[in-house]
Amino acid sequence: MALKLYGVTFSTCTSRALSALYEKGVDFELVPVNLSVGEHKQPEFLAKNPFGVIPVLEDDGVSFFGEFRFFGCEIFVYGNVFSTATQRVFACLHEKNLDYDFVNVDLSIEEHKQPPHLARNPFGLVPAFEDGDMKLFESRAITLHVSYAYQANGTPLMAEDKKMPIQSVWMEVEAHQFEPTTGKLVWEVVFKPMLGMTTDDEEVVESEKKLEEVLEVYEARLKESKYLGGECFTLADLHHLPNIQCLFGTPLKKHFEARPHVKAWCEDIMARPAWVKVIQKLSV
Ligand SMILES: N[C@@H](CCC(=O)N[C@@H](CS)C(=O)NCC(=O)O)C(=O)O
Repeated sequence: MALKLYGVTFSTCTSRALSALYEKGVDFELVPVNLSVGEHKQPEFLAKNPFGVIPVLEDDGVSFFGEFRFFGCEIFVYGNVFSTATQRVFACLHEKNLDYDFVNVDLSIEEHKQPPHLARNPFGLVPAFEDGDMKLFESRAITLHVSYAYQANGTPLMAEDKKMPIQSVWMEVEAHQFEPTTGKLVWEVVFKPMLGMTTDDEEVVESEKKLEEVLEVYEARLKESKYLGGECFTLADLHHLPNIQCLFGTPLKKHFEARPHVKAWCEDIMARPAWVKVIQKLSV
């Protein structure tokens, strides 16, 4: 068999090429490419496609990738579906209706601490991200890139210029008030039990107090406007989704539900179709 398709079945771009080949009834061999160890960036693969992206179709030693690049995608998310920071990036890409390839980084075997991943995120954390030549880590920087680079796609996640400073305030509040508090609670109440570790009850009590203080401020803000940045859903709201979703599966949900405007806002943003798609990934 002369025809070979280099790619992976969970890649949307490879799937498109596969369906074209099946439609045509062509005989071919699917050759797996191990993205998690960066096989697509190694000289052997780069000789087939100098852009280092899948898929590549090889016919008797001649490589074709141009037409696949044209209708394929170049966005890669390296992460883990259970990682809240990775989920933040997924949410943004789904709001923008963008196709992307997800490369699972297996945290249980410390794949994120190995050289191929450290080259993408020098702190050894997930997610990491590639959009053509743009290589990023830090979930909030990634969502900013996606929102600016794909302004015309899907949901406009940035407020109009004059309202941008207000949106920025709430993006800062999320990163510096909400995340430190809820991040600790998610770790203690969700992930530690999942990993068979013991929850630190004192830490929970202290963080719960802080969460209540933070949510009081949110309640006051959300009395004034439907969303944090104003009347429209923006990145300022989106960044909160992963931790809210985790805490809604625990008794700590009561702190959100006790505040009517916070409760309505949480229910509204968690029901967004883009976010529902992210949650569906957890059960696949
Ligand atoms: N500020 C970073 C946080 C990244 C982060 O802490 N990721 C966690 C998963 S949500 C991780 O990689 N944990 C693995 C570890 O700490 O070894 C971001 O938003 O991307």
